[in-house]
Amino acid sequence: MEDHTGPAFRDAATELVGTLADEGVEHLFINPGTDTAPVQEALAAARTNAAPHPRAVLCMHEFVALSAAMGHHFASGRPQAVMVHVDAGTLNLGGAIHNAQRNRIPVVIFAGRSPYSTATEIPGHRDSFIHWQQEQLDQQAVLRAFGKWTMEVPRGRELSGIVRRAYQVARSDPRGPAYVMLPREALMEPAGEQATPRLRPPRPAAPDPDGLAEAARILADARRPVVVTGRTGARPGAVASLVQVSELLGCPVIDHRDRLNFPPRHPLYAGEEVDELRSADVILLLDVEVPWVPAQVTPPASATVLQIDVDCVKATMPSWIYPVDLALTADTALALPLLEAELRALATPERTGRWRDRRSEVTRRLADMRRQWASLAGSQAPEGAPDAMLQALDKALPPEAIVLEEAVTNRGAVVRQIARDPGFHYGTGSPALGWAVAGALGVKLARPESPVIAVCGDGSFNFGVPTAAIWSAQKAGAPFVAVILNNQAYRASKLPVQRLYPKGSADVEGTFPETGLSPAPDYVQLARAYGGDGHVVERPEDLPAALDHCLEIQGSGRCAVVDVRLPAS
Ligand SMILES: Cc1ncc(C[n+]2csc(CCOP(=O)(O)OP(=O)(O)O)c2C)c(N)n1
Ligand SMILES: [Mg+2]
Repeated sequence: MEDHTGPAFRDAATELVGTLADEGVEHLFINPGTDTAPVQEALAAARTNAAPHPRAVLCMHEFVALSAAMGHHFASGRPQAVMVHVDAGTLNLGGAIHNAQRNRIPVVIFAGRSPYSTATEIPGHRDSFIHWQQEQLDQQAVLRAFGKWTMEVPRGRELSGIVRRAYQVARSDPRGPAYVMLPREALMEPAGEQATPRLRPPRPAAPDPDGLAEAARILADARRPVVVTGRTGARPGAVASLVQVSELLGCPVIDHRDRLNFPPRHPLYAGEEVDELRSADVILLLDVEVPWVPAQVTPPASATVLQIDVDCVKATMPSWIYPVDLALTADTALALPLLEAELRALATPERTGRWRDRRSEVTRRLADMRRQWASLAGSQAPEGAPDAMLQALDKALPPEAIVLEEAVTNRGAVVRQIARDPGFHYGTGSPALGWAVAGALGVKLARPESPVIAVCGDGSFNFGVPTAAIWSAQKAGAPFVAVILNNQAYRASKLPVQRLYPKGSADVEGTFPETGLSPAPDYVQLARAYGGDGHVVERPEDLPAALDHCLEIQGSGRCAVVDVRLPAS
């Protein structure tokens, strides 16, 4: 039997800790259990010996752990690691797994697995009731629909290769979560004598040259080209290239803002003004999951649809049925500069004149749109209240502040009024709600020099397990400010009832008990109970002072909430 105390012994858990550090993982977002003991021991040993290791960040809830990892990746671009307790912890990841999948987060989720053996001479053997109760027929099945890849480490000596492989899969385009089960005995076994070196993911894909040339010709001859983007800003460098291409062609850019993809104050920025699609003759889809919603807008059937994306086919979305004429599998950060060069080579005087005319015409139209946005924020009408509050927030935010958006039915108001620079705004187009507050903890860990502000609905704030998020963020030294758009409702779940059943029973009854969140909790007291603080804001003019104070609170290491009272929905 191995001597588990001798200095020469290197177990698989120790190998895991070193491997994570070598993969570039800065933080291990952990909620531990009986089966993570070897990893906790290995982390302590690494801290004591100053061996490379990720910093453990204790998260009071698993949804918080994975959401924090997501935020960290947004802000740092790094691969992530989350560690949870067996089946129970895996189930508690909940909707965060969906968010990690759709946002292409290169994260490896490690989960314990009940020990197999009752033999007391086997280190890590079963030693409590719970080891029978927490063993499931197929623990990995929880991840099956959402993960890219799952595997169990059968023996300590296999751990190195399996973990390297997990990161290779998670980091390869289209990126996404991988899941590794770690039986306790395997963690306590010796590591393999030969550690597996890093298995590098493929380099980003460049577009097929012929296809790119064809796309450039189609765009160059277009009369009314429109760009639709969702997360081209995942690599902030790509934003500058997108600006060049759109300026050249004079085309509006519809930005669904899963990231900040286009400078919001640019004259060609069209926000979510999907009406631009109604008259388009060429549509260029860039890193966008939902090009348009047919129930809202249908582009002309004659429009030519071009697409550049690392995942053009989107096989994980069963009904992704869009008429794409020419799809190029490529990283837009590589493809857009090449597209710009192709367009410049095609710039005859006739084309240049047409592009310039288009640019003037689109600029004029979008300037009108921007004036309407401003007047909405200036109106005293209740429907202008979110715009007014968010405009006040935008003006009060310091330039280095990072915003996470989970505003749900006030998302449009955020798009209209909040204008950050690329790399300073994160959304997610596909939320299992609740990611923003914990995401803010991850962003703050990755970019500690920036104030970090989660702008979320009151429902979304609560979905984020705010008690766990606030406590975990403060404990980790990564506090955030949450701006709660408090309309005392799940408005998004009320509107469809009214839309689908106008003057129906629910409308006539008028109480909507399934969606009303009043009486509203005292969010400031909630923050205080966990060591934070905050302010209630009733009027836009009071928002700057409240935010300033909350940023000071954040500066002192505590979380703060700004409870923005909106008309009840
Ligand atoms: C985890 C999860 N549960 C439920 C939903 C369904 N859902 C979508 S929007 C919404 C209401 C969100 O409320 P809030 O954040 O206050 O935004 P509002 O609709 O009021 O603008 C709900 C419950 C969801 N998307 N995710
Ligand atoms: Mg609400």
